[in-house]
Amino acid sequence: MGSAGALVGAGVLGGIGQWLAGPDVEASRRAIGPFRLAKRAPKIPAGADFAKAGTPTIITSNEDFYTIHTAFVVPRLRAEDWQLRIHGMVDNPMTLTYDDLRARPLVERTLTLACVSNPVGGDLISTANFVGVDLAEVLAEAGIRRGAEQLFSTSHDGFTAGTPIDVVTERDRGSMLAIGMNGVPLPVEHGFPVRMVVPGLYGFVSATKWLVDLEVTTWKARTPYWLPRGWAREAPVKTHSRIDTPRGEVKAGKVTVAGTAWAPHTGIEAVEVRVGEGDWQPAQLATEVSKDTWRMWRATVDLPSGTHRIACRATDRSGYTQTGEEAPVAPNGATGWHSIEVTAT
Ligand SMILES: Nc1nc2c(c(=O)[nH]1)N[C@H]1C(S)=C(S)[C@@H](COP(=O)(O)O)O[C@H]1N2
Ligand SMILES: [Mo]
Repeated sequence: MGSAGALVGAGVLGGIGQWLAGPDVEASRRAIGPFRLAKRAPKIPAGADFAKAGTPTIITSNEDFYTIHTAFVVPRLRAEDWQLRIHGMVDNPMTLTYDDLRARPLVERTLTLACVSNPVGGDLISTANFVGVDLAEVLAEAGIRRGAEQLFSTSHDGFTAGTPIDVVTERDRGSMLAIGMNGVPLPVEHGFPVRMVVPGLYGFVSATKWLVDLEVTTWKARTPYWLPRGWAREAPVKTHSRIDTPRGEVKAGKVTVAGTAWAPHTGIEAVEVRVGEGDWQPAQLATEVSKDTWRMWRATVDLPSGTHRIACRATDRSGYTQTGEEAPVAPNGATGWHSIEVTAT
């Protein structure tokens, strides 16, 4: 980690942050090599997207995966220097190194991650194949004591999140200490070397990047970063749908409307569309990948010439249908139906 190497990095990537932070993190990433997986994610089934009609693909590339963090300069931690302390209300406090994590059974899971700041119709949502260790298993080894309420996670840059202990310890939740993303070590901006991912919860309460400390504690004892800033303590991802196509002008007649719907860890049951104040009509759903991933849909609507507003709404597997009532993103996620205006000529 000589300063000369860091300066070269700054020149190549054009980031002063690299120069400020020093360690050659890309070299550390490159040295990691392929992961040996104990369990691969099921292959994405055929027909899981309507990308030809304009929906996203199920897997978002690492380049296109949305990025949100408070850090002005992205933390640059080398895997070989990384340690995770697990402590607080546990019987067996522990400290894990990167090699400790790699030596455990590595699982791969296809998971959709969403940001609470995503406005209706927004794109702060992506899906990746995450590789890592099962967090519930690690916490079971640590031995959670009675009375514990939150898993308080701290990033190298001081960001903190509080995740309900009953959620992260659920055996079938699939919470992870993730080290890989779409076949490679986590990109630096997505939390290298290790981050948390909890299916079904917004990132700000669960997806701590550049993770260095996990404290099992009560809600009273520790206050996560966003809580005093007007955001909620507990924040499951709200059921949503979005129209991805068409945009702008279309030819009058039969028009394909297509988009995305998500209800992470619950699953999507149905999507409906309507034109103007017309009846809701069912959309065709793409093949489901799992309840933890977004689901693509399409529908054909009849558009006479003129300007139309097209809206969509999703129903999840709990039977809940998205409310049309509009709520802002704070404190726990926007609500409302996404709609677009198209002109048919
Ligand atoms: N260290 C750190 N981790 C963080 C955040 C942050 O600001 N700092 N933001 C969280 C939020 S709000 C979201 S939505 C997700 C986004 O993860 P991504 O950038 O990989 O998409 O990271 C979470 N983890
Ligand atoms: Mo977020």
